Amino acid sequence: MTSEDFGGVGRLPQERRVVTEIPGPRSRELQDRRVAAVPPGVGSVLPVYVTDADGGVVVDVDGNSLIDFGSGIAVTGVGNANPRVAARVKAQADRFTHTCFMVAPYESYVAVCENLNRITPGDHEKRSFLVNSGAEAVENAVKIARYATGRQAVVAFDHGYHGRTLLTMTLTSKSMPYKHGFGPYAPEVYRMPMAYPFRWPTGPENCGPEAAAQAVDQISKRIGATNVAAVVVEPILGEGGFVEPAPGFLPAIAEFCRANGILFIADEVQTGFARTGDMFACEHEGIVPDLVTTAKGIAGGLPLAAVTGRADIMDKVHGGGLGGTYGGNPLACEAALAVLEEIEEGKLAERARRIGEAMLPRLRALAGRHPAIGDVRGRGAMIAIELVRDGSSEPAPELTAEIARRCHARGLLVLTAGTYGNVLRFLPPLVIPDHLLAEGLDIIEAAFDG
Ligand code: PLZ
Repeated sequence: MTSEDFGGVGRLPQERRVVTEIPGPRSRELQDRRVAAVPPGVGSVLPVYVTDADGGVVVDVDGNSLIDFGSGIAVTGVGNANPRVAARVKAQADRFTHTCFMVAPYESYVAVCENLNRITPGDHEKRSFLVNSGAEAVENAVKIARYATGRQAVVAFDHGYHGRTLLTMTLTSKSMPYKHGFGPYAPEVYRMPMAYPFRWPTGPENCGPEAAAQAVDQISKRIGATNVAAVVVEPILGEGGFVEPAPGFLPAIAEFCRANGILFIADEVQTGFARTGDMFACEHEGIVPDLVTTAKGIAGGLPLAAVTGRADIMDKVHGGGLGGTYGGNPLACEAALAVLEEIEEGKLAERARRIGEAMLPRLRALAGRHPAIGDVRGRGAMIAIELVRDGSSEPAPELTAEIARRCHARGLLVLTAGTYGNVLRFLPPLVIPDHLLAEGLDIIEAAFDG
């Protein structure tokens, strides 16, 4: 399948065009205004100010057209301002923009939940409810798990990221910038080793079973399995650097959970909606989570997130115990319904696999020429390289920042990630045209070679 199959992409020329320095003069003017109006705590990867975006490009106020390898952090998988999404949102905006589902409900919310119940892993009976952000989804999943089990402890993993609210910041592993200075943190959160193949002391082949055994042992001995409400895990680490847990790790943890009445919460906020080549990343090892959190790719950029879970768990919470003013806003629900049609009709999971097949061999070849690339990994359109001091496993965050800068200067929007800030991650829109994907890879190669 090629990008030519995607209707709608091409409103903007699908080309890279660098006509000024990046950021250009108009972006720099806006950046000056921003510095006076917005606190520095809110960062931007690349302060070019956007006027338009479509398919595989983002256009800025200076007329530069950048190749998009970020999708707004894995959000615009179906493309920016996807025509079907835009049309449904516009039509909804002309009818009503808000009633609050907790005040007077509407069909689109129910339809989104029906779809989520259908497409998330497992054919058991499920329920879903809608919130505004990934963090809010994770926070609610933990609330529900505690309610349903009557237990308090929650287990998260090294290198994990789950959000910036008090509870999800606590679940998040990395101090700077997410937690530093923001304590005290929420109680009853425990962190376990993650099966990080590239960094496992006894080697990647031992990583899955050993990491699982350590987690099981620590949960049993330090917390006590019967005190644990839930384990929260990303099936591929997102902000942690696109680490695929070593094979066998997730199934072993899921099995331990099942045997001990612990709920398995899959945080699919970054991995969901065809990004990894499956609708959800859990499917890769056949994991059927008790609860799934989703956001980002669900609604093409409109703020929407969800908790989907086993009906017997979800139905336990008392009436009025779950909700929020904007959760499942009608504009966002219309967008989500359009996104799901685009993903399913456009076979975007298959397209994500093709993207991975195009990227991985070229990045592996590049790694063969550059000992600074210690690891090439990821699935589908969620691909990363981890940079190290030549030949060692010592992280190289400065080089990572430098390579990102070179890519940006040449008109390729890439993101960094990782506990050590030494991962370059690539999240192209699933609808990116093939020639832009190839050109983006040329730029990455040139950034290393040149
Ligand atoms: N769970 C797995 O990836 C958001 C964060 C960007 P929200 N990741 C991008 C930043 O620096 O704030 C994320 C995620 C996973 C939860 C979240 C939180 O989702 O929609 O940002 O709240």
